Amino acid sequence: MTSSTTLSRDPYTFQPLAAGSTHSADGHPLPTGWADAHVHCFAMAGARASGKSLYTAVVIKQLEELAGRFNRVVEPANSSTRDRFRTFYETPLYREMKHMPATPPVSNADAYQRDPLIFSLGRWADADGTFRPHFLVLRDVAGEDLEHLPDSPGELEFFRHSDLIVFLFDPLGVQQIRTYLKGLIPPQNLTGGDPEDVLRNIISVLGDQRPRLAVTISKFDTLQQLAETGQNQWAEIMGNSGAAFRRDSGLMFNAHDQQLLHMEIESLLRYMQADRLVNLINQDYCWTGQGSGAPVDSARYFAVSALGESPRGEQLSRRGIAPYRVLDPLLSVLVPRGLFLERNS
Ligand SMILES: Nc1nc2c(ncn2[C@@H]2O[C@H](COP(=O)(O)OP(=O)(O)O)[C@@H](O)[C@H]2O)c(=O)[nH]1
Ligand SMILES: [Mg+2]
Repeated sequence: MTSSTTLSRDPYTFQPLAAGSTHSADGHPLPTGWADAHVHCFAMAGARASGKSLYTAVVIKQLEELAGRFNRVVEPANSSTRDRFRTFYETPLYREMKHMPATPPVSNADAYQRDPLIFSLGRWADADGTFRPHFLVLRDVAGEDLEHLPDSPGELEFFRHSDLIVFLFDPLGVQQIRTYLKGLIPPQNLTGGDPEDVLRNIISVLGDQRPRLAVTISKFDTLQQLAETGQNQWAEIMGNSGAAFRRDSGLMFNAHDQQLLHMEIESLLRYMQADRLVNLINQDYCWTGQGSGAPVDSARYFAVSALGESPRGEQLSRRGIAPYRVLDPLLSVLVPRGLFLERNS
């Protein structure tokens, strides 16, 4: 008998699993201890080149570092995760210091993201003091599949059951920002599509479900550079030393700080002429429907930078990677569930 039947989830579909299951619905073996574990399911979203894969690589590294402070170890929960994480995320970014190739669409035979990345977060105490294993499942997707839904949209159904969708918004997609940044950062390849299309497609995949959505400005380092641009309204906004977005969260999560950031990022997005996106979110995402139960705050705003600095061509900055607020979206789910709680003493 297990007492956690509603907590264990299928890492492929993100749906609840029957009590005691040792395999996913389609027959994949699950890591040891799965049936009694809490499983936290995250899905990446965003147009092509919005930064999903780099974020995925860096967020796991940051989580490993944070776990160390809590005397826990974050590690791949199966050999498939270990191999794929090393080959497709860790090696290009941390060893070769290079960009990752674009994630292949799910219709490709070599779509390595078809299998979820599963990490053990160690054992944490429940409200009643019982220690249980916790796992984090992260599904990366190809931006191409979100800009144009695949023929078999069932492949993306896990979105409906995720604990959080991390929806990345690339500020370099905004013409005015690129103009201001000209000469300040090396020219970037612009291949991404329209984030509004991506959001509409996600909403269509979700049907009537509204899992929490973290609307996240990625590559925030580029906006931070705007503080250096002299006399213009962007330099003023980004140079405002009182703003929450000027402070890194130092790997910790603080609900009050996050609330401030939420409001600041919403207005930044409007300022970036992304009003339509924000309006769409307010209208179609935070909708409460008739008795739908979708919370009004089902969408929250975040800002992250995986790299901390713009890459030059193929090569990442030699000064290394200096992530900024990368963990915030994940911690907004994990901390209220009792993990990585800041100790007051
Ligand atoms: N300046 C800056 N550029 C980034 C950052 N993250 C990603 N990029 C750039 O965006 C490109 C696409 O990133 P990637 O993670 O592959 O995007 P994906 O297609 O959404 O998976 C990278 O090659 C980098 O050039 C960041 O934090 N800062
Ligand atoms: Mg990718």
